[in-house]
Amino acid sequence: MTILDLYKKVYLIRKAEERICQLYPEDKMKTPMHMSMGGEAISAGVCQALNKEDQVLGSCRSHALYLSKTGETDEFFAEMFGKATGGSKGKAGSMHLNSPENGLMSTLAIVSGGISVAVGAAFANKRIKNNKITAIFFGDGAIEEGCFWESINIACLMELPILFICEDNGFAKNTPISKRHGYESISEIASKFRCNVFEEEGVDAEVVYNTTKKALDIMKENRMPCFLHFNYYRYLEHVGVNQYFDEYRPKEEFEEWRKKDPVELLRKRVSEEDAVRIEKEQDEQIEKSISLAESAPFAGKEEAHKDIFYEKDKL
Ligand SMILES: Cc1ncc(C[n+]2csc(CCOP(=O)(O)OP(=O)(O)O)c2C)c(N)n1
Repeated sequence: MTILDLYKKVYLIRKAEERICQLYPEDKMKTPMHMSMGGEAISAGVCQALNKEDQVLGSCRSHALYLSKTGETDEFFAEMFGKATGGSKGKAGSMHLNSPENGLMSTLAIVSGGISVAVGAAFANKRIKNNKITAIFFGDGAIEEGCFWESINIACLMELPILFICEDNGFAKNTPISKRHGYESISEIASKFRCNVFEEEGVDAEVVYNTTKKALDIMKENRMPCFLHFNYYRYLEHVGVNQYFDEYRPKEEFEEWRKKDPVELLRKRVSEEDAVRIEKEQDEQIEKSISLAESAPFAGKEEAHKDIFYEKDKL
C-alpha cells in the first residue's frame, strides 16, 4: 500500500539521520555529512513511483535518495563508518553512495556532476530499448553550472527518458537564490525547453509520488524528458549535523516549514498500529546496521588503488 510504503521510507530516512546526528560527534564517521533532513519526501515520493530497475543518480546530499531507492542500511552505515563492508568499501563516504543492484548508479560531490552522466545513461537506455527511466536529483545550485544547460538541451533534443529532479532548498551553501539567479523562476526557464515541467512543494511524499506518476504517464505518451521542481527547507547546516540560522535563514522560517514536516504529515495518515509497527521494524533494522558497521573491519591497504581509474605508470 503506497501510503505505508511512503511512511516507511520517510521514517527510515529521518531516523537514520537522527542516529547519524547522535553518533557523529564521536568522530568515528570520518566523512563530511550533507544531511537530507527536511527533504525526505522528494526522494521517497519519486523513488516510490519508479521501478526498482530504473536508475537514479544524486548529489552530495543523497542520504534520502540512497535509503529511498535501496531500503537497506547495512552498507549505508558501513560506508559512513568507513568500513570494508560499505557500498564503496569505506573509501567513498557519505557523498559518493552507490547500489547498482538497486538502480542507484552513483551520487556525486561535484555540483551538477551527475547530470551529464545521467543523460548518458538515459541515452544508453533509449538505444538498447530497455524501457528504463533515469532520474537525476540535484540542488538549485546545480542550475548555475553550464553542465545543467548542456545536459537538459541534449536530453530534450534527443527525446531521452530522463527525469530532472530539482531539490530546491533556496540555498547553495549559505547563499540564497535571490543573490544567485538572474531570473525569477526555475520552472519557467525549464519550460522553454521541449520537456514536461511540474512544480510542487516537496514536503508531502504523497504529492511528490502523484506528481511523479503523472510525469511518467505523460512521458510515456510524448516521449519527452520531464523537469520536476520541488521546494523544501533544509533543516540543518549546509554540511554537518547542527542547525544553522542567520539573517538569510531566520529561525522563524524554519519553524514555519517545520509545521509541515514530511514525517509528521504522513504519520497522521496511517493508523497508530501501522505507524508503531513500521517504526519498530525500521528502528531495529537501523540499530542492527549500526552495530554491524561499528564492529566491521576497515579495508586493508591493498584496497587503496582498487576500484579507481589511474595511469599505472605515473604512480
Ligand atoms: C563544481 C562545484 N563547485 C563548488 C562546489 C562546492 N559546493 C559543494 S555543495 C555546494 C552548494 C550546492 O548547492 P545546491 O546545488 O543547491 O545543493 P544543496 O547543498 O542545497 O543540496 C557547493 C557550492 C562543488 N562541490 N562543486
